Amino acid sequence: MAKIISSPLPNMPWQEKPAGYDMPVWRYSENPIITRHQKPGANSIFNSAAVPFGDGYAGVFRCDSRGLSMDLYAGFSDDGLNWKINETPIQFIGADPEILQREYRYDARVCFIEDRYYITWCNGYHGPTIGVGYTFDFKTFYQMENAFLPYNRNGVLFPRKIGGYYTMLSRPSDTGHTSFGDIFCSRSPDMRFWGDHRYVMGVYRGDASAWQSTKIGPGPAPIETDEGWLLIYHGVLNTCNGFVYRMGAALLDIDEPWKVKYRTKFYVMGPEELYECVGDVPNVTFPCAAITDSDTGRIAIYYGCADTVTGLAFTTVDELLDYMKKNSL
Ligand code: BMA
Repeated sequence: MAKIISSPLPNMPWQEKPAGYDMPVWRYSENPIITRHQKPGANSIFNSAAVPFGDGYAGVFRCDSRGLSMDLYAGFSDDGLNWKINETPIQFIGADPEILQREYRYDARVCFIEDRYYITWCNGYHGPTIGVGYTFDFKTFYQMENAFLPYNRNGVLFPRKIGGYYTMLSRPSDTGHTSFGDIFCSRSPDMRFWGDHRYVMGVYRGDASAWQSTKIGPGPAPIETDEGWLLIYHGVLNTCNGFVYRMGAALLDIDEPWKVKYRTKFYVMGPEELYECVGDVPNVTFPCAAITDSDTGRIAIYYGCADTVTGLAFTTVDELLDYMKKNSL
C-alpha cells in the first residue's frame, strides 16, 4: 500500500466501493450531502472545503444568495456528513482596508499548515484573483494580501513548506468564463510575496484525453504520499452544450512539485447522477477538498455538483495510484 503521510482519522466518513463498480472513485449513497436550501436564504451551496477540526470537522462553504451574490460561510459537522452552516458570511479582519473590500468570494480551499487553517479562494479585486486568509478557530478570520495579480482562480496550497517555501498551485485565467487554463506552481517565503512561478501541466490537445482539452485546475490541497503529491484536479471539455467538468488525478514530485510523474488519461469521476447533470450549471463535478486517513489510505472528496449542491465521493490512495499508473498520459 502506498502511504498517506498525515494523521490517522478513524472517524472519517466512509463507504466501501460498491461491488462490480469499475471506476476508481465512487459516490456516497446519500448524496448530495448538502442541499441547495440547507442554509436559509441560499440559492445553492457547492464548491466547498472541509477539514478535520477538534473532534469533528469544519468547513468553508460557497453559498450563492438568492441575489446570486457569491460568498463564503463557515460550517461545522460532527461526522463530516451532516453540516450546520452559519447564517452570516465570514467577515475577514486585518489586511489593508482596500483588500478587505468584498467584491465576490467563491470556491474556497482550506489547508492546515503548521499552526493554522489557511483559506484560499477566488477573490474579486478588479477581476478574479487568489484571496488568502487564515483562522485558528473558524470564528475569527484574518485576511492577507491577495497572492497574485488578477486574473487567477483555483489557488491551492500544499499542506507544508517544500524546500523551505510555502507552495501554491493556481490557474491563471481571464475576467470571464475562461476558455483556457493550465496549472502553475508558485512559492513564497512568507505567504505574502509569491514567485518562482513554474508550469506544472496544461490541457491535453488531442482526442485521447478530450475531457481535459479546454482547461484544467487544481482541486483539493495535494495529499502527501510516500510516492509523491497526489493531486486531484478538474478538467474541462467545451461541448456544443457548454463546459463539462470532470475529475482527474496526478502525482507530483515530492520536492519539485512542478514535475508531473503520472497523470490520468481517463477521468476518475464525471457528471452522471441527476444532481451532477442538472442544476444552475449542468454537468459539473468540481472537487475542492479531500480528507484522508493515513492508517487505511482512505480518501473522501467533497465536490460541487452542477453549481448547486455538494456531494461526497470516496476512493483510496491505492485506487488512484493504480489507475494513474495503468492509464497515464
Ligand atoms: C468555474 C467556476 C466554478 C464553477 C465552474 C462551473 O469557472 O466559476 O465556481 O463551478 O466554473 O460553472
